[in-house]
Amino acid sequence: MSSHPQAIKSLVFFDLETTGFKDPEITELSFCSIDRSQFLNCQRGEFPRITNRLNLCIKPSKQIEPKASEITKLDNCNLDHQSPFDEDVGNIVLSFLNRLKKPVCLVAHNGFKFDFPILLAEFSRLYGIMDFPSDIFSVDSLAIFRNLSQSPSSPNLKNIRLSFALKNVYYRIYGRDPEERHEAEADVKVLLLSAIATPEEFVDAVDRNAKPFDFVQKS
Ligand code: DCM
Ligand code: MG
Ligand code: MG
Repeated sequence: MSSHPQAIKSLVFFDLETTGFKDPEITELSFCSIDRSQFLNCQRGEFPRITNRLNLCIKPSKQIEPKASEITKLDNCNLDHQSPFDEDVGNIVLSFLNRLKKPVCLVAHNGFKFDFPILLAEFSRLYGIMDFPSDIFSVDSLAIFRNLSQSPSSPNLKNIRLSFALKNVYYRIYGRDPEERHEAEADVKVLLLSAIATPEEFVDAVDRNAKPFDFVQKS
């Protein structure tokens, strides 16, 4: 059952690149928002025409781990002229979300374990613990795809141990690997394309599973 009856009006697909896994800082963030009705009219495999997108590269204050640099092609050298995660970045992100139809829900893959707490930690470093607007929610698409794969209408894969890494979710839907990975906007597009394969089921799961965005911080 939903803990909040309202249907989400804007879905915001979201991904971060970071300095690595150890006390990560953000090196790139990307948001792609789509209106609920546009999302429901999406065609499988066709990137929707009407989206709003924000992509920022960020200079971290720490050394980027070699593996993270290797896969993201972001390093301390090529990010040197970018601004850090400062108040301008915080304001741009909040203004971007603020102009969308509410309620808004951020959708990130493995977001509850990775992207949401990292974004909240960057906001906390800037402003201390914040009270986010109560009409900004978040969901983890990994859990959604896992649940959808177990629904009665899905092919019977119950005895197979499936991976729900984003590239594998995408591969099962489109039969090919994503062209680009570990570039925040590319990952966001792969996530959105995976979600629009079954738009009604996906939105229904978003409505039922959306948690307040700062849920991770408060839990
Ligand atoms: N990451 C990493 N090593 C990996 C996979 C990811 O250090 N093998 C870190 C750096 C990436 C971040 O996680 O920027 C986000 O990963 P993704 O590109 O999958 O969103
Ligand atoms: Mg990611
Ligand atoms: Mg990524």
